[in-house]
Amino acid sequence: NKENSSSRGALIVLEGLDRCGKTSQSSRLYKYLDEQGYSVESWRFPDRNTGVGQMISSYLANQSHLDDHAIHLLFSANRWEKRMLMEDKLRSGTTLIVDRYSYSGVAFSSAKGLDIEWCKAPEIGLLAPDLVVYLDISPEKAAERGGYGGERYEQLEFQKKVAKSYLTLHDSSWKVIDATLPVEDIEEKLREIVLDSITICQKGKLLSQLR
Ligand code: FDM
Repeated sequence: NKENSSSRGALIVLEGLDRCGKTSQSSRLYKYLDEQGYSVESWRFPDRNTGVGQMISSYLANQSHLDDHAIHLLFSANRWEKRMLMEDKLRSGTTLIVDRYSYSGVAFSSAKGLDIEWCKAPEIGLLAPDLVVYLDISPEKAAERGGYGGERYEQLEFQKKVAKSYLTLHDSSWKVIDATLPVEDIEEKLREIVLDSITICQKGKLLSQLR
């Protein structure tokens, strides 16, 4: 926590389909950790505030058209342009809660039919999360929640493909939480695994990179 400047923060990533509840869980988690006195920031990708982010945003809003490979590389570039800041924050002891990361990049682009290894390549060398939490919901249930905002990828048929791609990405750093549980239950489970991860990082777990 704040007083212990020698230990680093944790890189926590939340992933899942659109409407899985990621965004509201990440803000609840942020609020909780902040209130507990942790140094913490809430991030999201795409970060639409940068120049690259604005190109992504206009693509998602169907205001521009880009080759599938080109937009994939822009999403990746959007993470690369934040990499240095991310490392500085973590090393100075700030925990980052990140709403979507490289896994979204690979899951969404490979769902369009791009080669998965090609999709992973530009992510190599970005910081590896200490914890990835997948909020698990079926595409059908997510669609029932309504509120798909009309952006490019917010369609049931496409989300089904994304769900399949995500499944191929799960590894030992992933924790899966049933996203159909009551919000408070999800919040509690999330707090528990995140606090564990923060503790492990405080005890000296090294930062690593995606390979
Ligand atoms: N998305 C997000 C990608 O296709 N690739 C990426 O690398 C990232 C980070 O962008 F449909 C997709 C996922 C989603 C869309 O995300 C916008 P938000 O979370 O709705 O802003």
